[in-house]
Amino acid sequence: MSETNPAATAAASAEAAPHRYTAALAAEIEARWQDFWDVDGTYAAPNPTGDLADDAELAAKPKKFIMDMFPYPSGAGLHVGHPLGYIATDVYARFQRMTGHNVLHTLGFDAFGLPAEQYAVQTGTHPRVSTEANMENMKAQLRRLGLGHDKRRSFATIDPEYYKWTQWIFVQIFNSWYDDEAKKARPISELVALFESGERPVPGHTRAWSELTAAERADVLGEFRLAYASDAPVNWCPGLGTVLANEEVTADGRSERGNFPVFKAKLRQWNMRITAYADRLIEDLDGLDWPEAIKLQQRNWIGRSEGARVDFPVDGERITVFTTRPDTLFGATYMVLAPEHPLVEKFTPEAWPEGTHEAWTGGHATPAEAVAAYRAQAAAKSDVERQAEAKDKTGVFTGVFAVNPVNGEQVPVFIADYVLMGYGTGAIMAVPAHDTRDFAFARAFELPIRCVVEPTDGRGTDTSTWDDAFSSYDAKLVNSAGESVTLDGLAVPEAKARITEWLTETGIGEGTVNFRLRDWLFSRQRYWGEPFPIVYDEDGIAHSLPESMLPLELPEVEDYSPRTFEPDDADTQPETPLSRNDEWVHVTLDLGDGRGPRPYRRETNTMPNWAGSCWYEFRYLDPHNDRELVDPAIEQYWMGPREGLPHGGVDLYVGGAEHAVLHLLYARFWSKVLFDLGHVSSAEPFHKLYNQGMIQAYVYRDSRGIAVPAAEVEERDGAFWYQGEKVSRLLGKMGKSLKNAVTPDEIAAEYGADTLRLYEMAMGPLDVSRPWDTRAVVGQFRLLQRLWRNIVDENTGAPTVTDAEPDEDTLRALNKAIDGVGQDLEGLRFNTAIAKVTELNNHLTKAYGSGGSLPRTVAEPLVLMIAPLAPHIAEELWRTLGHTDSVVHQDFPVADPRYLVDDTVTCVVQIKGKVKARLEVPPTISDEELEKAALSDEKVVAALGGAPIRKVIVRAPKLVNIVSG
Ligand code: ANZ
Repeated sequence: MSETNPAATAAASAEAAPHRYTAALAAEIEARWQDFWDVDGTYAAPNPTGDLADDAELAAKPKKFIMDMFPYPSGAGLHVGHPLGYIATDVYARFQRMTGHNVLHTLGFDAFGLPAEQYAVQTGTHPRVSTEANMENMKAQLRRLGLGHDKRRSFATIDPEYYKWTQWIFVQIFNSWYDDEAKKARPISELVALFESGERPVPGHTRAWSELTAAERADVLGEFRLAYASDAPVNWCPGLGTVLANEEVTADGRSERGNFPVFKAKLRQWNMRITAYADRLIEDLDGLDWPEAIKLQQRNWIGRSEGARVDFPVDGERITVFTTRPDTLFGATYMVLAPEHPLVEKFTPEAWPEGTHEAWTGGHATPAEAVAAYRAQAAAKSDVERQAEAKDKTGVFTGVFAVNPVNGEQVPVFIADYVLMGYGTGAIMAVPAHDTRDFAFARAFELPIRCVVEPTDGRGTDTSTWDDAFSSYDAKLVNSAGESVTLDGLAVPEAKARITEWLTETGIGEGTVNFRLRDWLFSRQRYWGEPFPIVYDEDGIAHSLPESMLPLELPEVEDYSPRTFEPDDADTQPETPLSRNDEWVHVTLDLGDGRGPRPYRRETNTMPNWAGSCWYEFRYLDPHNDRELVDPAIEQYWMGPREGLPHGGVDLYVGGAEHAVLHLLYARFWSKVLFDLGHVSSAEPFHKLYNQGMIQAYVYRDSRGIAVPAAEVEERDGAFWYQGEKVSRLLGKMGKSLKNAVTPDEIAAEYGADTLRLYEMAMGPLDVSRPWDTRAVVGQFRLLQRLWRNIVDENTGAPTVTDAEPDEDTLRALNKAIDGVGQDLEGLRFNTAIAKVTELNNHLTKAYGSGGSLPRTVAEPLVLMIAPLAPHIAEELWRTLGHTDSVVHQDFPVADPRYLVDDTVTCVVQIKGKVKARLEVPPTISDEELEKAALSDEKVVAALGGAPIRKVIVRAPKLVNIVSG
């Protein structure tokens, strides 16, 4: 790379031309303007209660709130892939500032999280120390890119002034319940009032509310609170010493980090009742300007299924199943319970019923034995493994029969691992003729398969000849006539409606909606997270801390690492780091609830690192407010609903598509709770979402498959060589481990940040992944050099512009560029915007000569156009052109429509069939206009010589034929 490095060549000749745009000059310009912008507060966005209030002009501007998914300050720092989105939002924000918007753009840090804690375990460094050092490093890296952030608004989620409000929100969620009728969250005190007045019966109790003990009341309320503790089965990972979210567990039941075994264990955990919002989380997607793919992923994650619950009587108990196909009830020939289903213990008989099929017993002497053995086997598998379509179906008979309510038939009840406890009711009616998994199971266990939906593919209703289930919805019911209900002849949707009606009438079941979404497990057994604002009294009842006791700061502990155990020891229990600080855990407090000072024990779990990113958009608005989360007037201004739309929210939110569900779902959920409780004005946090692509990089591997340093690989004769050995090349991720990371610092040092910005934006459409190619960066450096040379005298540094009028061609090129670049920047098409600037600059170089003198009226809009993309060079050129104000708040140029018409076409004018003149006319010219133009043309007038015109035939825009004489 070094032989051909033009930056180096340019530097060598810098003496000859001291004001040439070289890497050194770029570095000097960039550092100078970055300092200036900081001191000047160029990017400070005024709030409606502050500067905006006294400035009518500012107040009249529409607002734009532009946001990036904020980074985790990793110890590895940034590589060139990371800032792609940050540069894009910066370009867009700059363009918005130049088109009359009050723009809020800043960046904070999502700074709690496991990596700092694991680093702490390895090195003994306090997570705060390493995290802060990483943030400083990242801030310096980001500053070098010239990002126009309002730094007054930046914060980190680990700042106590910030997490005070994360804790405060937790308290609000804890102290509220979801009113299914009003379809919104309400304060829990209102529910208590309903119980007290008797307006609402107290579930699970026949006594009045006033007669319940404190513990009983707490239990009742726990069933309603939007944040509640429960003894849920969780993913316990002894090797990491912590509990993991489902998403942190791999398909084969191991931890994503560290690859340790994960076990199901029952632990007292905090949960968020996000399921209460399932319907609204689906419905409100419609009003959002998000990629369809992300909306679909959210819908699938929430997984709404309409179906029915049906009760099957068995031995004085009943099995309730959830089915999406109640229409197939007549085809239910057996049932399956999840192995963990609580009913299983209740009805295991002592012996196998007479004539039990051998295959059903699993070779065990009694049902109890068979069930116990099968349960142990199932417990060792993950949900994903259990559900795999292709896997052999296993299970055992429980020894009991249930009654199919629609026809009174006895159907055997099995346990099998393909039915999950965590979905629906954990029990199914099996319809092997019409469900693929049931079909496979029925074949394996020789169970009857009864066709109740007539196949439309010609296979007939004799299931003994079938190879698979028939599961189409577009068909009619057969074999479904009972004493009290008949479905025969109905199409599937009608049959569903009919049977659901019957189930409801008879009380055997009812229509119901089931969601795949689970409540959000919110506890982590870690140190480096927000402490819960919760204390337990002597009866073990949880109380939230009053606002005056927030923030509850993370205490110092001697050893902040989680206690880990033998990875295979499933019987262990986590020991939270916070529990090791006795003084902090055991406190006497007056919670201000009238009970006076009392001893309490603090909650010693911490919140998951999603918590801090659930609401940060609100805090950017009013980051230093110590009275409330955000001033309502400020929140309303930046986030409030806009005309014609159901919600408000951030105007543009840019980040990776990997955050399709968790972060975006959690943030939407918190917004909705805050909205319901009246703390914010938009029920949706992010109006427009955009996913940037990834910057990929070539990975070079030697013959052993080991990655070699990409920077040292040479290309020769179409092959790649490292230290004399041929290596292979593949496109992959960029990163330290693949030895192909390129840092923004290296590129900025070699060419300047403006070149880096341009290169990243020029690489391709923003939403598409693209391979990094260091050798191609120079192309953008050359563009900036040519641009510079077109405006600045390289010897004197003075501007070369003149007051001359630009020629027609130049005006056309200029106005087309202005128009196109503006549209592209608005549409986030930065690559084509750069192409248009390049084209214009090339035109100017040709028209006025390299280093020639541009008309000022061309040079200025050129600088303004490049300003959002390459702000440092633009600021420098703008000042060089004699301006005293920053380029940042100038108006983006507006195209003159006269120069936007397409190029002209040539019209031939004939007189008596002979060509007498040619006219350059717009292609859209009308017949009348063209006739007028032809008849007044000098040559035509001369050729006619005053002869009378008999007829004019016009074929706009190409031909005018005049018959004269
Ligand atoms: C009878 C039936 C007949 C079913 C038929 C399907 C087809 P979705 O759409 O994903 O909600 N099911 C219910 N609970 C289950 C559990 N805990 N574990 C495994 N499977 C379960 O799927 C709902 C369907 O999945 C239900 O409808 C049930 O099988 C099964 F022709 O009931 B169906």
